[in-house]
Amino acid sequence: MTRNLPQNHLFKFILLIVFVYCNYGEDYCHVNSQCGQNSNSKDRYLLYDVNPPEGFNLRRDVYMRFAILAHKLQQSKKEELKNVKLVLPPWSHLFHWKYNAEPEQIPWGLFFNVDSLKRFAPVIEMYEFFDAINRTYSVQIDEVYVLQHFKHMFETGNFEDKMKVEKCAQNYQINYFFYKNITSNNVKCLSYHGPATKLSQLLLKSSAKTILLHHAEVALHDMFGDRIYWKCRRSMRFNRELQKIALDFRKKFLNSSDELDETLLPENWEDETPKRNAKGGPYLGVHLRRRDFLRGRAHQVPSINSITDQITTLLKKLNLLQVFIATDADEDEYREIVKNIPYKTLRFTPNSKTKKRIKDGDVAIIDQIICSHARYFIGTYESTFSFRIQEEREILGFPTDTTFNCFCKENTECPQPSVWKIVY
Ligand code: GFB
Repeated sequence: MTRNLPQNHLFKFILLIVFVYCNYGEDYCHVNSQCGQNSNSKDRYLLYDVNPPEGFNLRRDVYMRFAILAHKLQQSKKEELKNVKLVLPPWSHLFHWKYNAEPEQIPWGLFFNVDSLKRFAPVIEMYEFFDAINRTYSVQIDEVYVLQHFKHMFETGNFEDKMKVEKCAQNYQINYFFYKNITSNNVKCLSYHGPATKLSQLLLKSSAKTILLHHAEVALHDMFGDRIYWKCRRSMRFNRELQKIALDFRKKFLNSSDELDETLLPENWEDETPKRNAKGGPYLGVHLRRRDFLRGRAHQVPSINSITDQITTLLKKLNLLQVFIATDADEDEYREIVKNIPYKTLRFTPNSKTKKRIKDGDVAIIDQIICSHARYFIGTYESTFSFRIQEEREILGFPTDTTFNCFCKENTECPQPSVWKIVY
């Protein structure tokens, strides 16, 4: 084609090719080259992932351990620590959620208010991480550590804080959040015992720009229930759209709103101790964990008849006429549970308008919001789903006796949940 072009056109054509090539070059990064909009910045990136079978609400707790680490690192005087950004692991292939064949890699912004998270700690979404390092085609994580427990820690009872690179206790599979273009050729196992904040020692020793911690749940909370813990927990506000769906449901079906229920939070509520004068909507909130709990915790899970009885007795005692049930039970089991409750029973299911947008994770959050606004809440023993509702009710300022309750297995002693109050 170029053969027939007049000479000055040929010259322009060559210039165009050179121009396009140069500009394309800016977008393209060779794996080992230093490029990307942040390649010269001092930012370092801490990524983490959790044991694949763990559910949504334990993952939320693991997030807090690392957000508190990132919050504290940001205040450090040391250059290597204060520039660490925590990368939020996208929600992918969760064990309890239905999904299509392709991993969904749901960003945190679809569930949480990320601006609020960012006010507490220097966190970024995975797509912001990709933008920052601009490794369009391939990301090689500089250092990967699989956290594992010390071999004989539980037998010997020696729980002193320590960490050591050791032989891997098993063949760990790392899926890199189901991204095909993330890899690493530097994977080690780190036997670990201690709070997540102790990992600052690892970050200090290493000069890596990108570090991934797998099995991050092995690292513990710095301090459970102190001021920083609650500040972090309060920053985990839900996405506004989900809050609105829950509020619309409360208004439409449960005669419940923040004004009526006295659950309005003050402007700067993130640092405030609750006044404990929340009243809650005129309904009983129930969280009933079934599915894998029926197998794994059969000795704790009550029968359907017993659940029906316990709900009916409570409604009578509390003088309430309606119950909202959050549960992972399927529709048949749910109908079994409610058929003998002589009061109004409700469950949230997405309508035809919201069905496409609202997936399992969203329904779980909407269920949690509705339960957290109830006049009285009863949950499932040792379910992290129930724990998160209890925390939400603490933030809203409910009297503790309306919150820390759980169902009893028939003919057992019936232990009740520990009362983790906000005291700051
Ligand atoms: O949140 P989660 O990990 O708490 O529960 P547990 C697992 C999933 O079950 C949630 C669904 O992400 C939800 O998708 N689910 C549970 C619910 N309850 C409800 C509910 O009331 N409404 C809706 N919509 N969904 C642990 C797991 O679950 O249970 C562990 O984290 C393990 O991995 C253990 O499986 C047995 O603490 O209850």
